[in-house]
Amino acid sequence: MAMSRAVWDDLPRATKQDLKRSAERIGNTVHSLAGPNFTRGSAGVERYAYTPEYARTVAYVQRAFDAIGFRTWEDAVGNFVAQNAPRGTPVVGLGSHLDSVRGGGRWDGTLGVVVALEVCHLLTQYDLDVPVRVISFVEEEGSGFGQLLLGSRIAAGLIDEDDLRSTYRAVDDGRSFWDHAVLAGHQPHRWRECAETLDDLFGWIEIHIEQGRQLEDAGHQIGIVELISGYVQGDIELTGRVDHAGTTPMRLRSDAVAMAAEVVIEAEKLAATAGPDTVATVGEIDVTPGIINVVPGEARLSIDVRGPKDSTVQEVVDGILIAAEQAAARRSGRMSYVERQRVGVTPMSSVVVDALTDSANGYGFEHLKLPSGAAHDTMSVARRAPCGMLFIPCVAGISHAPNEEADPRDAALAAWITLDAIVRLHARSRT
Ligand code: HGY
Ligand code: MN
Ligand code: MN
Repeated sequence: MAMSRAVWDDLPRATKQDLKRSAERIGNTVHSLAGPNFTRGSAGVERYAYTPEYARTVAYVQRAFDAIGFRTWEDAVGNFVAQNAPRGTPVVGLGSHLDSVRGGGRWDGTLGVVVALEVCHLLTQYDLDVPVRVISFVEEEGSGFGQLLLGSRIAAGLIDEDDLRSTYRAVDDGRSFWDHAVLAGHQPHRWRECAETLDDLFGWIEIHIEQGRQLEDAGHQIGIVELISGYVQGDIELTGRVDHAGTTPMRLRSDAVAMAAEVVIEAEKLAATAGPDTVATVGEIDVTPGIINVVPGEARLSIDVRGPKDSTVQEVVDGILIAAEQAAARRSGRMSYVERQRVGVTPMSSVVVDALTDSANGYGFEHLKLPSGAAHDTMSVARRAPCGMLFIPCVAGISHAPNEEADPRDAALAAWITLDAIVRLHARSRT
């Protein structure tokens, strides 16, 4: 990450010392939260809603906020909240998520919560009276229940009770989100009260690793997000016929995996020709019976289509479903599709983007304005408050992988820019 050295070394001394201390605190905390107590499995970070390692992670963060005098609580489904002002006070929101993908890295999500902690530490240290609420949303990655942004979508009212009671089921044991929330000591029957988690916000900033290569390629430490790509996620079921792999002639087969293979290639082609930043991924394929000497009778594949234009995303989804129908029909098979969820393209608030831009310029840090291809809880918060996001680079753009790496010094830059920006937003909220 040689590029950050130039910015780092040119900083005036006092700022350099502050940044150095912030970088140490942030780096130490991020690395501590990658320790064995806070993750399942050995490589990278693996923690998700309602697991012991997730609860220990939230407890660690809660103690850190207690130590700087913040009041902390969890809402009815386990979104964690820390606040330095009485409830009902207009506040600026900071935060992200502490859960990870399965086999993920230590920076995705955790960075945003730890930098929010650093900003709150600095507010306290410099006695700045900016009312702040930090939120760490539960189940952002969907590793536990296959549902992205679940905690923040509940807070934003983007789900219905039936989803929580029966549709959304644990990947590990198939039990409902509702059951698991109760088992974890939460009160899902009060899920509507989670709307209060997003009350009184006069602004919201989420700091996150870019999870792409634009910042690194441009040699920048700071990215200011202008919009977050929309996405559609769903599951295609392809049904053929189970047959003997040795005795069934090719012309008589109805091979569900052969159908799936056509769908995967078509999805790749449709996204590649749909225009910049439109992407499609088949990340999950289940085969039944999934045995070497049996022609597969069923294949379930997930589709995840994203892009900066909702109409283009929909065109790609429609194209994939037509391809699935045709692939099945050519083999006398059937297809069905169930959409998991969708969230539309989410532009950032110009008020928050301007505050972040003024703060970055104030520090003399060059920065890049860019879209986010990744989804974030900010998409849910944006339904209730003016939002912005700050990105820092991650090495080679690698994320959702154990070797995800970022530089604590870039995170320190983001903390100080955010501190400056929330002072601006608070001043503006009182005019
Ligand atoms: O999938 C995403 O975009 C995010 O990392 N949850
Ligand atoms: Mn992620
Ligand atoms: Mn994330």
